[in-house]
Amino acid sequence: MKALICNDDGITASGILASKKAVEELCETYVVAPETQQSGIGHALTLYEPLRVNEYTLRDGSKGYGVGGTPTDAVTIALFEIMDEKPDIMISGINTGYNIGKAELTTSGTLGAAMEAASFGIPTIAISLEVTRDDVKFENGAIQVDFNFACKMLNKLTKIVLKKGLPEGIDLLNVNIPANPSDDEFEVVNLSKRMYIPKIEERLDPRGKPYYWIGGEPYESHKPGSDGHALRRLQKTTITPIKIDLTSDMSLLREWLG
Ligand SMILES: [Mn+2]
Repeated sequence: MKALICNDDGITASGILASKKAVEELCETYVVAPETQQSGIGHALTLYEPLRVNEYTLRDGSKGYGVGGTPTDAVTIALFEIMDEKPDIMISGINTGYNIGKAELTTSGTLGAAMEAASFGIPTIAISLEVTRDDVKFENGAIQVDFNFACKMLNKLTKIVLKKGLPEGIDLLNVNIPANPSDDEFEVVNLSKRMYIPKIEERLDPRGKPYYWIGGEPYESHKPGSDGHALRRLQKTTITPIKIDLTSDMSLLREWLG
């Protein structure tokens, strides 16, 4: 059994090593990830720049590959250049910071990498850990994050996926681990309505020309049964089945067209 492990926080992030640690007793692991922080890059693919691949020695002494591009680039290089055969499972993460809600999932690089692997029919898990401090989100391995509980849950889920694969019609699983777990069960939930109200910060460069930082405050509607409610209010480990097919209601469209 072989596992491909990728992320969007970069090859030096501690979360990717946590994923490896969680499953290495179950299968052979290949760690291939972007060289730099790629959070928020979504499912982007690099088509107009050359891609470099560098070998890294991970903190556990094992080998990893850093790809000078996006999470999707890393998955593509892993599947079609580095690995000899298709992996039995792909794991994206463990991301520092949760990935919940309808809007966030389409911008997440963690989900981008997962969608790329899942589109080739590989059973895929995207996994993210809720953190309570904002500075930890882009830590690059420098700040201690406790991944122990997340590793335990990932190990448990990977065993099931390796044994059974995913059910027909489910392309990937989006998993979020609470910061202060209330139990060690998986809570099956849908995606909550969660948007950012953008707050654009304008600053001036040394030549007086303005530049911008996109930030914002989340607007949340966390109904019971959603990932936001279960994760943030109840501190449950959430799991959401995801399909890549974005087709919406065709009969509704036919009716609307008249
Ligand atoms: Mn990230």
